Amino acid sequence: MPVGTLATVKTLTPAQLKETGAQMVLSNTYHLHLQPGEAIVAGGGGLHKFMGWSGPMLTDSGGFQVFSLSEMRKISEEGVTFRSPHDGQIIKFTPEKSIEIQNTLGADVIMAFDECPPATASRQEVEAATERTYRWLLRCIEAHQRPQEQALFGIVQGGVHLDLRAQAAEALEKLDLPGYAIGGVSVGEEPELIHQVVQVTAPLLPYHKPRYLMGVGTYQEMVVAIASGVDLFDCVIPTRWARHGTAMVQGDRWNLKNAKFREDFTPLDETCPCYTCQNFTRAYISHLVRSQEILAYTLLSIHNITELIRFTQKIREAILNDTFIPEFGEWLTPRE
Ligand code: PRF
Ligand code: ZN
Repeated sequence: MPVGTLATVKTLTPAQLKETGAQMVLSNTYHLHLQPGEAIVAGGGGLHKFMGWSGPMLTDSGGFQVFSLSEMRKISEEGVTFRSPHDGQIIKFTPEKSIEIQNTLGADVIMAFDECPPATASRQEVEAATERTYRWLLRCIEAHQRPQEQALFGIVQGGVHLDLRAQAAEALEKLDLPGYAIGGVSVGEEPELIHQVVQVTAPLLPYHKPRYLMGVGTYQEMVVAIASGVDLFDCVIPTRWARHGTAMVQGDRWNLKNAKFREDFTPLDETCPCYTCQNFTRAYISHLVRSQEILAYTLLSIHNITELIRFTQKIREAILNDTFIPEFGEWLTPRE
């Protein structure tokens, strides 16, 4: 899922986004509540109609964004209070409030309101957050007004503690939710630990339901996670890098400002079917990036999203053809 935080995948029209092959888009409760507010999104006919995207959508619940983005946040059993970065007013998010906002926004998948402790948290703190996340999930289920139209996914926390992960996964499975997510991963811990947590947690979640690894990722993290049973990802990497003038090409990343691209009249990737690679050269995109032309970010976003989606498409085909290990097995062994 490309990230469309503010009901837009930055720099792309929905038509351009669709052409990348992306199926589902993620948006954020935290940001949309602050601006323009869920009432306006609902007034525009709900998230899909408001932003002109007819494909599936998911909203994240806001807890994670409050922790990573806002100041003066205070957490209690009731929920999280924080200061709006727009006007300084005190805002309170509770599990009930998050679900109410997500019911109003109208995405197809909505996420439980969770507590994601930082990588520096002690085991005791992680344990408390994991248990609180479970109690909050029960409140989310209770508050959910549109279970027939919106699938509520639960989130497994537990940090790098495999026993906490297993306990949480087991407790969540019993709730028979339509889908499950692994949260609290890729928050600053070692890559080796990310792999371990995913490899232990994903197989404990129901095989026949969607399993979503939140905020991941890179090529390698995705291959490892897919091998463990993960179906869904969201990540800002392709669009964020695009806005920094970086292209993702065949497993590598290229800064288009590099002098070697100035007179390189070949496409970014000869094997790529995207609009950017079919119509423009590295020299042209390098020129746009150097000139800070807005089109640079659109062209790079189109290419980068297409590149990541194509990677997952190739994996899906390999799984269906029973060639996953020969084709992607090399990603499963740690590299530096
Ligand atoms: N919880 C929620 N959203 C998230 C995360 C989480 O733990 C992460 C962690 N990688 C990214 N996005 N609700
Ligand atoms: Zn391309």
